Parts: sequence; C-alpha cells; structure tokens
Amino acid sequence: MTEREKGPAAPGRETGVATRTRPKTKKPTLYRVLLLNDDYTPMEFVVEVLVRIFNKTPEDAARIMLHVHQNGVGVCGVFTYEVAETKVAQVMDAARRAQHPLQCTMEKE
Ligand code: TYC
Repeated sequence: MTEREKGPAAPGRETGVATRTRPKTKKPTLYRVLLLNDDYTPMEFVVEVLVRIFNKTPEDAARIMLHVHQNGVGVCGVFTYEVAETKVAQVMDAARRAQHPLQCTMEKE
C-alpha cells in the first residue's frame, strides 16, 4: 500500500515534523509617551512639539496640549520601545534648547 492509500497514522504513531499553525510573530511591548504640564512652557511651544515630533495636525496638537494643561498629563502617542525613547529624547532636547521646563516621559502600555 502506498502512504497515500494507508491514510492517517494511528494516534501516537504519527511520524515527521509538526508544522507550525500559528504565524511566528510576537507583539512588541508598547510604550505610551506622556507630556507633563508645567506653569512656564508656552502653549504654542507644546503645540509645535506635538506637530513636529509626533506628526499631529495642528488641531489634534492643540487638543492634546489643552488636555495636558487641564489634567496635568496626557498621551502623545504609543510606540515600540526605541521609537518612544527617541521621541522622549527629541522633546527633552527641544525643551532644553528653548530653555523651557517641559517634561516628557514614557511608560509601558
Ligand atoms: N501650562 C502651560 C501654560 O499655561 C502650557 C503647557 C501645556 C505646558 C502642556 C506644558 O505639557 C504642557 N503656559
């Protein structure tokens, strides 16, 4: 009898290699990038940061800035670790250069 005519092996007597049924992808851990409110950074500067670094529209940027102004903290975006780290560094660098006390941090989602 050919392999094809025999049909499937009895349970426990299968030979060969198990095939992968799930795609081999791992979801990366994501990180929220947060802006913190302070009393001194100009609103316009925060909006510019959100447009330039987080690619927000001016409308979304103004909305996020006002949320942070009113609530103390707000999410600018959710990214993989290295992207989040880069965004935080870019914000902190822009704030330092402009001598504003704006703070930006990241946390695991
Ligand atoms: N509170 C600031 C002001 O009144 C504006 C501001 C908004 C600062 C958001 C920081 O993340 C911030 N000028």
